[in-house]
Amino acid sequence: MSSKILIIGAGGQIGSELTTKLREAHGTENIIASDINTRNLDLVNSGPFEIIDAKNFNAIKDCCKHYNIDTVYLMAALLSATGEKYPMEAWDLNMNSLFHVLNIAKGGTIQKVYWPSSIAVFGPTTPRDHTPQHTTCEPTTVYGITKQVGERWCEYYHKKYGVDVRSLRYPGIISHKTMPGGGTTDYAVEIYHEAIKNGKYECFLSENTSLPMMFMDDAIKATIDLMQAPAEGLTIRSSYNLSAISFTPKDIYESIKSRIPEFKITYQPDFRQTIADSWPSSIDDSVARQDWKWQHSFDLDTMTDTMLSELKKKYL
Ligand code: AKB
Repeated sequence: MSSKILIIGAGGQIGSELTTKLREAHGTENIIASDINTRNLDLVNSGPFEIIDAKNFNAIKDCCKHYNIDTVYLMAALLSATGEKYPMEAWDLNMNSLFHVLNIAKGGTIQKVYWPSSIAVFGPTTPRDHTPQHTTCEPTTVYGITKQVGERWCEYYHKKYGVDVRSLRYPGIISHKTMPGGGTTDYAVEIYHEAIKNGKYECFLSENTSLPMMFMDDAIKATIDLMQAPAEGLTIRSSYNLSAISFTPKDIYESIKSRIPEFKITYQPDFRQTIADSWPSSIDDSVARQDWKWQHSFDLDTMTDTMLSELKKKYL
């Protein structure tokens, strides 16, 4: 019998591409996409889809029962910038959705859970360069607090109840299909859209702010590779550090400008600058590379080539 997978928050930036990849790998009928709304029409029309509010325990439980779900990817979350505007909503969604899924998994019907963490678990007291897997985590954002606490709960449910929960600390993710929403790293997606549409971009971070980033194809590969890895090889049940590239707004601007010479950038840092300043500039992910042989493929220039050629198809 094939595995039946539920993706909660499937309409979002990562959820939408994860759904497509999992449908290609396991068959459309085996991947149940769900979100709180039907805004992402491609997703709604391309296979099984359910409206689920991730804060609603019974809605998740009923769906798991109805489809005989054995694996859940919980991708719904309020990100760093939105979390600062709506702290209680971020806490409510990010924590309760995780408890719901972990508690259903503890009951024994779900065999495996994926839950994303983030570089936001780190804070100003964390070593900024090549941030190690095990280090000081004193996040200053609500989002970061939810991810840090969530990691502790994942490890707890694994050790105490044997829940097979797996997690990655995503860096900023760059993609051309679904826009991100409410993150501090979103500038690195917006800049490509604006370069193609308007030839100029006003960046909300300062030019030398270096942050860890990753192209979507690498993020999806990492997620699926981790979920397919044999459980015995996994030494981390909180969340794995994950890394590909690090760059500043100036670096990405130059990468685009070498392909679109008339492209212009201005810098107008806002409240997101403080968030970015509290995060690492690069990540040491050697434990992931060792435990489940993680390797990234995209560097800044290969990512720029792909982003620009895909967005040209969309806009020009
Ligand atoms: C954000 O900027 O909030 C996210 C993240 C790094 O988790 N992209």
